[in-house]
Amino acid sequence: MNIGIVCYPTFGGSGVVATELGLELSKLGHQIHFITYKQPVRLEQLSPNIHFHEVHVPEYPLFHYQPYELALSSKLVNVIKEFKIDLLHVHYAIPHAYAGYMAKEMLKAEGIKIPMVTTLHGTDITLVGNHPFYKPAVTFSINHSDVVTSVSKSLREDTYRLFDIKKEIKVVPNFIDLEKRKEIAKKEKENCQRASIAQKDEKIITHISNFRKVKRTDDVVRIFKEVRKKLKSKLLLVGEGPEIRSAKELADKFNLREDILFMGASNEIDKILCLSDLFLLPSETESFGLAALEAMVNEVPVISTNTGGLPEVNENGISGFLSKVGDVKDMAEKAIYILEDKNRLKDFKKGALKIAERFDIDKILPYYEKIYKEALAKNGN
Ligand code: GMT
Repeated sequence: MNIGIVCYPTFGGSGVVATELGLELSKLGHQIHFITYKQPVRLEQLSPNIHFHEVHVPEYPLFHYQPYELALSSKLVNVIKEFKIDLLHVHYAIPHAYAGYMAKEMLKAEGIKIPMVTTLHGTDITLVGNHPFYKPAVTFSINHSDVVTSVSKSLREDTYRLFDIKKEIKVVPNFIDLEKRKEIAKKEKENCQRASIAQKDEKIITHISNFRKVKRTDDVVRIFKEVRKKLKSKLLLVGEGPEIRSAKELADKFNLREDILFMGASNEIDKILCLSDLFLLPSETESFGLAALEAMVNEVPVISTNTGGLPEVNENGISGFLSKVGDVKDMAEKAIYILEDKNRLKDFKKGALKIAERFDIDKILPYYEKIYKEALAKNGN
């Protein structure tokens, strides 16, 4: 099949899921065409089955806002025609589902039918999409997709609650390539640079995100402050975003700058996770929490909030613990509980990997293949 994938090319989870899915599908012999404004970060190299089509938005002084949706939908029309794309899979509703719908309609006028699968990822529903400025367009493009998927049960419920959706939403969780990740984790463990980060008797706590408000990164620093009072430890903050400044200010205020390492945006997630003892994800809302799953597959237990889809990923008492949003004290106590006892930490590490195994790509890919068949059938292909 020739499949067109539209996604954000950045470090965000929706782009990572879209890229990894495309790579897996390409291994099965499908031709995968990524259509976005930059080569996706996890798409390290192109291969005979992987193609990348860059969307250009020419600057024009009349436009206060450059019309990306317009450029994207035109690019989609051209790529679909030139490469005989059979199906379009758009990730993150805004503006991808809307641009996809426009492309679909333009092609329909030329007698070309193209089915569209839309995957809802999170803030396209819970934060941004729900804004009255966007809501009608988001509702319309979800209702006019051939098949709609969401990455957790919780996100499906949120979508039905917040929007007037007439469509069935199928839940297909985020995934990891277990074999590949286990191999990488094993290799990384062998050359682990732990000693360059922390002393033997120090614990390493990690947080990875794009440092937006929704991630509550100040809580990460606050939790660490409490843990640091009881246990010798270091905090690794990985990623860039608007909240990084506030995290730095807080680190200074608490006099913790020596123990908190700001690592910037990194593609070396496995290298960082291999030396981590605990992962913190105290988000305000999180539709799934791919970052938590990536930690778990590296045998890193997770302290998270119990919001959104996180309880579907992080199992309380097995892969880590869940607390109420903003309950820094509780999260700190749970972090200390896991870290203070060697054997307990070992058990949680094992538990984290065990739960992560549920989300192996081999279990998830057949769902997407089934969905593609259904979308093609619905579209009369
Ligand atoms: O919705 C977002 O914040 C953006 C998106 C992204 O591109 O990072 O993240 C969401 O999609 C991920 C992949 O499906 C999920 O694992 C994240 O939980 C989700 N983020 C939120 O819901 C905040």
